[in-house]
Amino acid sequence: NLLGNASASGAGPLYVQLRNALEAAIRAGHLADGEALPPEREIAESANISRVTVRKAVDELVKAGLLVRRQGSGTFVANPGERVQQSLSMLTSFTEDMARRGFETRSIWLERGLFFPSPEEMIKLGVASHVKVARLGRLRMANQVPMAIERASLSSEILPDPDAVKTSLYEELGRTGFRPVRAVQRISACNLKKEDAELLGVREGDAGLAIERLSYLASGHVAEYTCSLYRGDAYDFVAELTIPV
Ligand code: 16G
Repeated sequence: NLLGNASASGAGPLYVQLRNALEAAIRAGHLADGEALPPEREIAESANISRVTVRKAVDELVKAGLLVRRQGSGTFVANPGERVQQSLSMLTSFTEDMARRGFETRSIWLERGLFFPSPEEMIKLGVASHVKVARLGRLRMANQVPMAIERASLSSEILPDPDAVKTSLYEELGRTGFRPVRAVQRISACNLKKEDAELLGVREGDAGLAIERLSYLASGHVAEYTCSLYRGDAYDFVAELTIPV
């Protein structure tokens, strides 16, 4: 009985008592990492409290990172060691990848604007020195956990207004008919520098994956040049291999 210990957790509003009881159950291992929480309706009935109260308690634990909600499948005890399994064969966006897992995505903007291209951007994007490029730098989070630092550059001919990107770059490119159809991705190991490690919530020198993506339009033009730093402790990149024919 999850609310059994609630009275022991002291007074206060009912939802706080339930929140404390649930937290105690998780910390004591009565609810194991990755385990599903009983449906809110069941908790409400067994504890004889309203579903609104249960919802409020669960919301708080989701915010605190102890529980995770997965769309369509329920609420689970967070598994801190769980790594994201990311397929290397699909050209998808971060927002789509996370939505498919039922994770809530959020980005913190590090940079957004139009700039004259660096020599590297000129080469990668194939733009002349007078053509501005849109730069989008974001810390990308899933369920409030920082996952990657992503710095995308696109020719202003493809993305004239970087401020038009609200949550998803690929969604905006889809809207304007510039969604890439092909990409080349390069992954290399790195040790995270102090400022990057701080953003990602890990220690300086921890392992990271540096990923470079060059994506292309059907016309063959480069759509995007993106350099990302993924947390080495949070991501597995998985590719399916077939026999050459
Ligand atoms: C992915 C891509 C990145 C792309 C972004 C768009 C990798 C390594 N990177 O994170 O190149 O710009 O998705 O995401 O896969 P968005 O549409 O959610 O902004």
